[in-house]
Amino acid sequence: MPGTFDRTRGRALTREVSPEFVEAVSDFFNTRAPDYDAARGAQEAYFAALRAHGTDVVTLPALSGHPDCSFTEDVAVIIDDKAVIPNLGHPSRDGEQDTIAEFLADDFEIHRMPAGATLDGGDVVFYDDRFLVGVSTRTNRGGADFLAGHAKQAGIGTQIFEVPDTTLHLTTVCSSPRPGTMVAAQGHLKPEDLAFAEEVIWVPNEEGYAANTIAYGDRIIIADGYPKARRLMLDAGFSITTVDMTEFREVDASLTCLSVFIG
Ligand code: CIR
Repeated sequence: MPGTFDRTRGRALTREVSPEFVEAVSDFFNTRAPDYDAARGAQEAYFAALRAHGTDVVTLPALSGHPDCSFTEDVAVIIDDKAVIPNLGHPSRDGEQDTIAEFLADDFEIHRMPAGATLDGGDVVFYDDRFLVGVSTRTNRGGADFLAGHAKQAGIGTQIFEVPDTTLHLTTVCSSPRPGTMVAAQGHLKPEDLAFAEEVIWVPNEEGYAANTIAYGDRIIIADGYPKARRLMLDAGFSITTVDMTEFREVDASLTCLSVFIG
């Protein structure tokens, strides 16, 4: 439907965990060195969870010299038949875009950002009739405006958020699992920020990592190990699959960051 974001999750573009994963950027969680083998195993379990919900998972090979290359959510934002390919906000991630753009060019019109504008797809949350776009350490106003321009052409609005310095991306602290509903982490976003939503499920701050969900109707995937968040989402009528995200959390990555849905 024009003007409404398509929540279809028929196909996901992903990329293998980098053998250099131990060098991945980590500014927030960072309690120990991440483990490559554990991350590979966790990524396979994640792929299996997507497939179990009906998603066709396409996986590109790891990209040499890019320890964060498996976080494909950051590298493309799909709006109908267009793929917006951003300038990524961290210099070490610049260069992840070309192979993604090349792959997407078969099915999408590719739109690269002008120099100076930056955006990570992790700062873009889809809510019904609008994109929620976080301006953060990764996404600047130019990047948000570039995306907003393309969204507008598709009849989709944009609401800009200042991402608090307590978190990396907007998606790290909120998501929209079903029309009308937001899940958000307490202590990062304020109720007035989400006044547009009909229902907000507030996850306690210490379990805020679980506010990042992947939804298939009322069936959702969340990170394993967040019992209070899980209970709240069960009470809100969702059935839940959990995936172990421990290794990815070490490098500030949430559940959604491991894929970009492309159809
Ligand atoms: C980074 O700092 O760029 C990566 N270590 C984590 C990116 C996570 N991306 C996401 O959640 N969308």
